[in-house]
Amino acid sequence: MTDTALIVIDVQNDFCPGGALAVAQGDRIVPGVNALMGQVGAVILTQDWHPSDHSSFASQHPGHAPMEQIEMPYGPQVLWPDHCVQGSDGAAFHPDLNTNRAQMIARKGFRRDIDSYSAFFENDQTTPTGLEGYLRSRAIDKLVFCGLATDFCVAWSALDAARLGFDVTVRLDLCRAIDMDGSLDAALGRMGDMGIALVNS
Ligand code: VGL
Ligand code: ZN
Repeated sequence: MTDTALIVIDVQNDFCPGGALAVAQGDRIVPGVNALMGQVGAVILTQDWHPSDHSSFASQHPGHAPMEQIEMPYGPQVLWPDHCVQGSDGAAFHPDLNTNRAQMIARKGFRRDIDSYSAFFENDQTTPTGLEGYLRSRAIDKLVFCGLATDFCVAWSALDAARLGFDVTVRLDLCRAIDMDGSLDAALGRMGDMGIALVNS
């Protein structure tokens, strides 16, 4: 168990009902996530953490609307409503999430010109966040993912973890999806193809 970490992705107010980029029923996962924290050797939280002029915000691209996709220097990027602005209430963790258990909080998306869905690499898929080194130096090689949103930050994180050679499980019952244009099915397919265990309890 000391070799297993629970990585809780972006359980923040803006991804919960009432938030700027609300994921349907995003708040429902919180009790189950808290309970799972007691069954692993390490708990890591990620926190989407954007400057107010972040380039993933549609508001920074005149003529574009949220949920449109554009080309950035590093590849395609979905444009989002302003969300998880550093220091805002929307960026805070859901008030019922047991953050006391977290041994490490990894912030991501803090550079204006690049988004970071994954907890391991920014969206250019090469700039590391440092989380891999943290896990390896603690000899953690099994990762369980949960959180928001299944089809973006959870999937990108789990896929990177699998590529890096970690043993990866995603607790689908403790995730919720944005699910735009078939993004959930696509993400589930990619994760399955990578040998990630997709489980519901
Ligand atoms: C996320 C879109 C933008 C996520 C973060 O946590 O899945 N999605 N920023
Ligand atoms: Zn974001």
